[in-house]
Amino acid sequence: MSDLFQPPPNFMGLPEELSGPERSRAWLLPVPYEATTSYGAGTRDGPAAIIAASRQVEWYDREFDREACAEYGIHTLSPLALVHTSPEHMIQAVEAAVTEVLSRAPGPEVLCVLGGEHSISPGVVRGLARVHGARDLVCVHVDAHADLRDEYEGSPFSHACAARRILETCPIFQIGVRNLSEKEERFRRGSKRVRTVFAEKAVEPGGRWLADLGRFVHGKTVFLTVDLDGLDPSIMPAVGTPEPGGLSWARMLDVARVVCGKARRVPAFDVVELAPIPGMRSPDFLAASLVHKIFSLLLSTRSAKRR
Ligand SMILES: [Mn+2]
Repeated sequence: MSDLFQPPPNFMGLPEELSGPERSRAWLLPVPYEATTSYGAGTRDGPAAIIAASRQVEWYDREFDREACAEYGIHTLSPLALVHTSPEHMIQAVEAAVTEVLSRAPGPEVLCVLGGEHSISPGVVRGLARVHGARDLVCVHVDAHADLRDEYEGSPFSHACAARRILETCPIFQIGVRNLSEKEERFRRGSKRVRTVFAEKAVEPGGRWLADLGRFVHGKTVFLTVDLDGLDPSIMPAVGTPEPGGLSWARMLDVARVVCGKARRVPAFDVVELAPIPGMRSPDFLAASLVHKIFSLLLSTRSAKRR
């Protein structure tokens, strides 16, 4: 690559021969959607900030002892056209796009959808279910919030209802929840399709819940949805509702390693709710590093060499 020019404006700054649709096993779909966010705003700027930060992330990863992303390739799609008539229409557009992209040949082995607000996730899982079926599909959901409201501010398609809508497609394993309404808690306790590891358990190193998570995803088709507010605000302040007491980077990687290691396949995952803080780069970097790591965990083999 000539030093006269910056790296290409795609995820990880990969040159064309490493980021074309024909040879890339990982694909990225930016969805800069923001409409129902209730408190802090700015998620529409999330995907661009994550892609900008990713261009500074090293291709070399010590865990794999190689430039894994240059081997599997990452294709960055143009951002999804936004629909502002209603959140329901936007979710339908996400479902249609995910269905179309996952059905393409050549197409992705793994598709990452970058939010944008969490209300898009039910569209992602519906698209995934259309292409891969819903029979052995489960969802792993990292979040500070249960998102189990049946409706919020008059809409059943608000970000606060994301998990409740996903539940209509598949069972959910929630991790890091630390703020929910009484009604959500009653619903959760009465539902056989929701399991919740609350934050106080989830932050413990080596917690037994990781084995439970392994059993939940074992042999399944998994949709992983990461609301970044599930992480602790000390490392992830760039979210609309930064709740104290969240996951550390190490615990987040525990989740990613268990899901990617035990699932039969993870055809799609999303990372949502980044609302960049001007001048503060670490949250954008965290999100970019997380996406890169999940891609590598799914598409690369770990080095036998001891770290
Ligand atoms: Mn949340």
